Amino acid sequence: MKRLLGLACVVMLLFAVPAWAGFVNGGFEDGTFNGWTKDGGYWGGGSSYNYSGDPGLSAIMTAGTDALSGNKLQKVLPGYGTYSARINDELWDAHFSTLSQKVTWNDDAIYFAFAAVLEEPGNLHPDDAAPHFSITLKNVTTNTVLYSKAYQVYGLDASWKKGIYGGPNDSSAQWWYRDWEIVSINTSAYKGNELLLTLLASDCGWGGHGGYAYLDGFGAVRPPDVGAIPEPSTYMLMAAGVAGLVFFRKRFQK
Ligand SMILES: [Ca+2]
Ligand SMILES: [Ca+2]
Repeated sequence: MKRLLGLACVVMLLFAVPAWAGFVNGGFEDGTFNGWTKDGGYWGGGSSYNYSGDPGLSAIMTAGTDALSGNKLQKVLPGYGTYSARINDELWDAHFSTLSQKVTWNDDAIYFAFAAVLEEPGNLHPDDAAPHFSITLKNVTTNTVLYSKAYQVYGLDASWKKGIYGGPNDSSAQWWYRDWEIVSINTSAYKGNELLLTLLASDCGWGGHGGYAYLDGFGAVRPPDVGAIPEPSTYMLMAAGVAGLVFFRKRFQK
């Protein structure tokens, strides 16, 4: 029976935690920010990012749901191990937080998954002072930006869903969230180059509203599709199937 349990565990591990090649601790399964650089400071709107060091708002996440999404967003997706990372947090005060890692890259693509939660201020802000999340991939070897994408709370598309209304900063604010999705960036032309990937989440630039993002699954291998991840009950069925096969084989050998 011990062997069967062991086999079932191996099967579950094989499907549960893919190897996040290329990045150090790309799935945060060390349970820390080991391998990553945290930075940030205060944002004054527009290009006014005043770096004064990590504001200390980012954290390693374990399973649970995000309250400001109305508990609809998972902090750690099934199939992505035990931990994810959150950068920045929901509280105001014009903070921004970054997470970055420099890698010598030898693969065809960089993959990762993110989800974001942003507060739409109750009083209208200019676009360039709104809570936001951004992704930047820079080729350090050639000093060029390979990928740059930003999401701010006034430019939301249909992928964004309504979270809770009000709190904890502004009783007339609407929180929005974007469920986990996979980003893939083609890097086949840059093998052997040094690449710097930076994720940034920021409060509003006026100081009264928050924004943050969840991150996981950084590597050269595409992580599990968000909509196609087997439920835990499926793992149990798979494990039971393997156990059953072993049982019948043993009986047959006798
Ligand atoms: Ca993980
Ligand atoms: Ca803040």
